[in-house]
Amino acid sequence: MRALPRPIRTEIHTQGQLQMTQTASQRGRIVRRRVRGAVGLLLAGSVLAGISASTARAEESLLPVPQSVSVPNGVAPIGGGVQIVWDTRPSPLLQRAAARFATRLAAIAGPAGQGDPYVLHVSAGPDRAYLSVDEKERYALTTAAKGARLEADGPAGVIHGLATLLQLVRTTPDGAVVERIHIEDAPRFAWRGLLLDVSRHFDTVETVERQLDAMELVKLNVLHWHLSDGTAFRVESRTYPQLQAMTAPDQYYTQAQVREVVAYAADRGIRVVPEFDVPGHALAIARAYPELAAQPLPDMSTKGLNLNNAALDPTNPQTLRFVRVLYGEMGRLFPDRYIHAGGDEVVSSQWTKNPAIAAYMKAHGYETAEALQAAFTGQVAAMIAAQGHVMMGWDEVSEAPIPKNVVVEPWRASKWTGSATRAGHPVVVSAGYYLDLLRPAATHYAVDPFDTRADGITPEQLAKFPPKHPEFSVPFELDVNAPPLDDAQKKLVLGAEGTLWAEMVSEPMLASRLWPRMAALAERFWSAQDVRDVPDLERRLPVVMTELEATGLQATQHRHAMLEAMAPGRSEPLAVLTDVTVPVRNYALNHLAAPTGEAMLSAPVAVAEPDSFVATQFNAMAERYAQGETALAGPLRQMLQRWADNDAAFVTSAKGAPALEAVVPVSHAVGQLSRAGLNVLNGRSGSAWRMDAARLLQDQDAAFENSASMLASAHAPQPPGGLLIAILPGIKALLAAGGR
Ligand code: TNX
Repeated sequence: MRALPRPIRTEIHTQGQLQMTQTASQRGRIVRRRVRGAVGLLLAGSVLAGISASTARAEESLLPVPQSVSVPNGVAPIGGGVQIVWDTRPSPLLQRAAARFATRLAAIAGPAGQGDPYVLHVSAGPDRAYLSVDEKERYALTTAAKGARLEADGPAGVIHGLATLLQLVRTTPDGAVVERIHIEDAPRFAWRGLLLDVSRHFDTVETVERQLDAMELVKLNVLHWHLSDGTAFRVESRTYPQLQAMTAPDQYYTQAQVREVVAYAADRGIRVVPEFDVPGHALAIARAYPELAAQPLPDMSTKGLNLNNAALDPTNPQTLRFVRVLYGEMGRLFPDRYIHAGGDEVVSSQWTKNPAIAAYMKAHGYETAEALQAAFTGQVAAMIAAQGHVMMGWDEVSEAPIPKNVVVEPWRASKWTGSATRAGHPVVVSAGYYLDLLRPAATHYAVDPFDTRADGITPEQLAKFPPKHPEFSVPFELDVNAPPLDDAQKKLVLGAEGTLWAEMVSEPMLASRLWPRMAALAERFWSAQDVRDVPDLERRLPVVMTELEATGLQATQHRHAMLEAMAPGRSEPLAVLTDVTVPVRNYALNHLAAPTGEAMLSAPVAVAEPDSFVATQFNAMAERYAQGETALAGPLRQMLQRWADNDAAFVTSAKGAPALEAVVPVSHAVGQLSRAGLNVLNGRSGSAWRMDAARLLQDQDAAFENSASMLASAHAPQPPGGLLIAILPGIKALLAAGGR
């Protein structure tokens, strides 16, 4: 272990020498954190009596897992509150960070009581690279019996260290305590982002800021703000005011609001990278300035109109002028070094079917739309560079010879990380981290940013549901032979981003579609590559969710509001049903929703979360019961009885509400499966009910298969209301265990 740097003391230091009760040898006992395999039953707010979060060691709740953690050394009481003493002069930014810490601590541990405060000494070095990819994020945190010390290389490290300290706090019957421990920590990747798509569905400033608060607590440091797409352009432009006026008259951010969000993020160690997508995904721009579009405006009332299709005319000098002036204006609003210019999914017929563009292509020797796009991208990159920014683009831009410093964002499959870095581009990986695919946290968590074979349509999936237009699926296919990254390529991986495209995410759904899965990704982007124990992650996700909720996220509040809107005064059975179900995956929901538009966003599937904590807990318990832990029969019976009884209640509550009536078959299936589980626990004999249960399980397995890939979900039938039943593994385990 490296020696800790000596704290620098300044006139701001007011307290006596910090008493460190840990001996040097104790402090030296740093161990690389061992991930734990045991499945704990530590659900906060557990439905089961006698199982509570307070039995957890706080150190086991850290998320993301730090680089090194000492053996815990008991706890220190902090009932008298925590007092921060600055050993280096704090900037206003750090003072605000300290104030946030105090507020959050009170929210988690309650207000400070009598007794001496627990003193936290903080020191931070200067960092001129703060809020850049070169910023200093390292910190060391020691929490001893009488006080603590946080030493950071720069402001970002202080912010991270305070987030860690907050996760070391827990409440006990004797008051709040902090785990005594020593942590040395720094991120694996410098770029740990989250993409918010506010074009498809608008989120107010308050909602965006709540996500920024949550991001800070799990050490994410980039908000990739997707501000323009087919649906709307969401920023006030003063040079092109038609953009917001035509497409988002009362749902856009004023420039003052943008500055507010950027400052709010900067306070929390978060950079804001804006995206204005060109030349495709440009319907909003085309509606405001039709003369820039490659095709006549589509009839907006057309059913099933693909809002992603419209592209700008890259051969029109006015288009280039527009892009230059717009990026210039936006570049002054967003101080970050990077500006994302999109470049994804250009529909070639937008160009080839325009006679003037086709003639231009012929005259200039562009044989394909891709070649034309490459030329356009090169010009955009040069403009952005001339304006003092660095361009970012989706992996399509890497198919063209563009300047090496353009940052490429692989999204269609992991192989693009290999090809883009081979061409010398820095990359920020989003392939495998598409939260709008509604895959469970564990699936996304398994994807390593370095792995060129992690994500993509597999050969098995291709064989099962052969694509109608193979030429479109090729870029999305997993390359089983993709070479691994070499060291030079690895150096080009700046980091990664979780993306939440919002076609199917309205504002009240945002928090629960993002969290806790984004926290799992935060760990993937921060922690060491070998931190990958899924049961350990699944144990900590409810804990981090409790922290985020206590500090203001409001996911639960919005879920309740949505439940109540669907079944006013009688939403409990719907809450129970959506607790044990999860949404269909891989765009199956988008396909299912296509005919009804927004209706699916106020249907039960909107509140069913991709990770069901209740089901995860049940499945683990049922497995343990099957392994011989018969003491779990009682709690299991309680859960199953509740679900079995819920069916009749749900049917009653659904009367007259079409969205609820649509999922009655799912409620029946949950009831039937739960009764089968009860039969096992009650030692019921006979085989007819077993055969019924087996058939039902088969149907449900098929339902999962039908959205197991993007190809499957585009072709196969989906379950009613897009709801999958999440307790299948537990029911199977019980049935396999037989009558104990
Ligand atoms: C493709 S991801 C897109 C997005 C959509 C997403 C889901 C990317 C670079 N382009 O614009 O939201 O699919 O439909």
